[in-house]
Amino acid sequence: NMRIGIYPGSFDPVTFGHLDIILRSSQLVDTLIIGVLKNSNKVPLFTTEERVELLREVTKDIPNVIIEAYDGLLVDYAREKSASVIFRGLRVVTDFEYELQLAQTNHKLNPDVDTVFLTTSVQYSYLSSSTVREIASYGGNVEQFVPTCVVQAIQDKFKKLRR
Ligand code: COD
Repeated sequence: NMRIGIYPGSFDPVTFGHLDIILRSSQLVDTLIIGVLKNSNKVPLFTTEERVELLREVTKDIPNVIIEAYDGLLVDYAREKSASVIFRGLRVVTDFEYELQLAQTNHKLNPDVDTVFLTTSVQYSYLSSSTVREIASYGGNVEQFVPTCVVQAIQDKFKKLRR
């Protein structure tokens, strides 16, 4: 009986904070599916394909991780994948209210799947994709926040946007 977990998110772009949660949650299941949300209300900086590609690159050394894009309700996606666990990362107290609501609603919608929270490693507790995007948009250095291929991708992205 294989245990399948899903780590869902926007990953716009993937940061060292996400990577930390990916490494730790991949050790708790047989297969970890990283689900990249396709149609969120926010307009993403990176396309779905770009976000998936960057995730593939930064997780290429973790054997039991699969990257996919998904659409629609997370709980439906979990059912389709026979996943029993949804992983989420908790950073600061302000994450809690939203995450609690999401987890409780999802459990109502699909009682076969439970949400497991991993607390962020202290060195990444302040880190978010949105701050990374903001720093990079002003030409700031994001090397300490994201893997090298993401640094390159985000610099290229803003160069194109400025043209
Ligand atoms: N350290 C640790 N964890 C972190 C860090 C960090 N520095 N940064 C982010 N994380 C965690 C987040 O807490 C989250 O758990 C995960 O990483 C992904 O983060 P994001 O910001 O990329 O993803 P979100 O919050 O935008 O993802 C939201 C979903 C895509 C999961 C959600 O919108 C969704 O499921 N939508 C589909 C429709 C649906 O089912 N809605 C819910 C019905 S109520």
